[in-house]
Amino acid sequence: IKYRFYQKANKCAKEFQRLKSEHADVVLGEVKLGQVLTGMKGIPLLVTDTSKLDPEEGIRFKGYSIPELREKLPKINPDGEPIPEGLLYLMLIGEIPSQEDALNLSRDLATRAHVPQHTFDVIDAMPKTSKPMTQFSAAILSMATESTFQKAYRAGVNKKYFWDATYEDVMNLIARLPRIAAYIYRRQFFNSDHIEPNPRLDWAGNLAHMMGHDSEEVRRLFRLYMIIHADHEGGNVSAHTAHLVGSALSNPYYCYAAAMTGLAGPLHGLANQDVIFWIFEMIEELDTDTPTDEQVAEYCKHTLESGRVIPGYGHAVLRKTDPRFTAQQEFANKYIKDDKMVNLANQLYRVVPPILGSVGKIKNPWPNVDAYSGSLLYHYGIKEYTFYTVMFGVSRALGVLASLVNDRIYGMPIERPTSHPLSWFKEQAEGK
Ligand code: AMX
Repeated sequence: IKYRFYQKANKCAKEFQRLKSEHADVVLGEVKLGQVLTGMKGIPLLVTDTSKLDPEEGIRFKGYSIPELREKLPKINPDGEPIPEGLLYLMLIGEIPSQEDALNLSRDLATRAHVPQHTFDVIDAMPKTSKPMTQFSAAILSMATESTFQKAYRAGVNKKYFWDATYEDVMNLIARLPRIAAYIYRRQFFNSDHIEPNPRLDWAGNLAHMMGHDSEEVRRLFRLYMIIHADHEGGNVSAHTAHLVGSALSNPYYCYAAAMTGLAGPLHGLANQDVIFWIFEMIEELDTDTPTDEQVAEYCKHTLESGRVIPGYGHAVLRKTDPRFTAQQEFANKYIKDDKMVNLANQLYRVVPPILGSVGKIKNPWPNVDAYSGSLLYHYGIKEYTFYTVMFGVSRALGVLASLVNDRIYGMPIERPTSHPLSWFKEQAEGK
């Protein structure tokens, strides 16, 4: 797989270097002050080959939409969901893998999944009151002791081979994340009654197993979850953070730990769990878990009036219902009959967009991925919602770390945009 990756990515690396040397003066567009002041939206600043986000259509991974991936990627059970290893293969190599290729990658990850003892010690040393994402980021950082890239750099390896050591770190890190996540979960919520990995299971199935939710239904959900959260092009906070930190040639463990501290923010991955937190607040406030649409609308208005966001709704790029939301809704329609949390997610989809749309300033009133995932997890018995963002973090590694290997093989330089004091922008806008 590494050799196939090299053959494909090396061609792109040559293209990257050629464009850099032959077309450096090409103008890509103009930058408006409004873009600078609203989080650099819409400025084409990053090269990311794993996936591309269209505001209307949603995410495509190497050109494939989520419905296409669910149809074409290899599955273990013909009527189930594809295994995420197939998506990792696609993002690395650019082709839909055969069943054998996907299973080979799955086995390769299983052989790399050993977590060093000191990482468990680091987790165990933290108070149980530490947030699961704090434990997750620290655990990832602690594995930097194992970094092949760091050792290669110190040994003076030529920079044209950096990608190889990065690939090794990336695959080891992806392989170990389910074990680390499950360890944090069992420590936090099951009194450290840990469950050993089963190397015969696929990457997502093994996570379900180690968390103690060992049914085919949960494995099917986890495979879907891990695929839809895997990547969202390069500009989102976690992906951009990993890329930025990586541009200083920090090792992949540093890069991904940094990415996870970004994912832990409420405007990004924490929304995965905040949606359920907010729904429970609503249930408590309204004193019913089957509120009317009018009651839900009142509660939404109350949230907005108190200067808070409605989690799971809105997006920095998307301008339509997120296809990751739709995929989960279809999954629920197929497998779940009359569940309170799922019903609430559907009800919110009916009630929230017109309210957000009427505010005026909100560019996208539609749901994002986080508006549904918590309800599905809750339905299948994963009720510990303060953990959900860790699952997001396990999944997001697939895309973000595949991109990091690309960054290295392309020979991307250190990232260093220019900043100015506010007065400079004022001068540009209004003159002296
Ligand atoms: N509820 C209330 N207000 C919202 C809102 C929401 N769901 N979405 C946007 N707004 C507000 C913004 O806070 C901003 O207010 P301000 O002008 O007073 O600062 C205004 O609307 C304009 O924002 P925008 O241009 O439409 O969005 P953005 O690019 O600034 O922010 C996002 C995007 C996702 C952070 C925002 O929609 C949000 O906070 N949503 C709720 C949290 C959430 O679901 N995050 C998860 C996103 C997906 C992910 O990364 N997992």
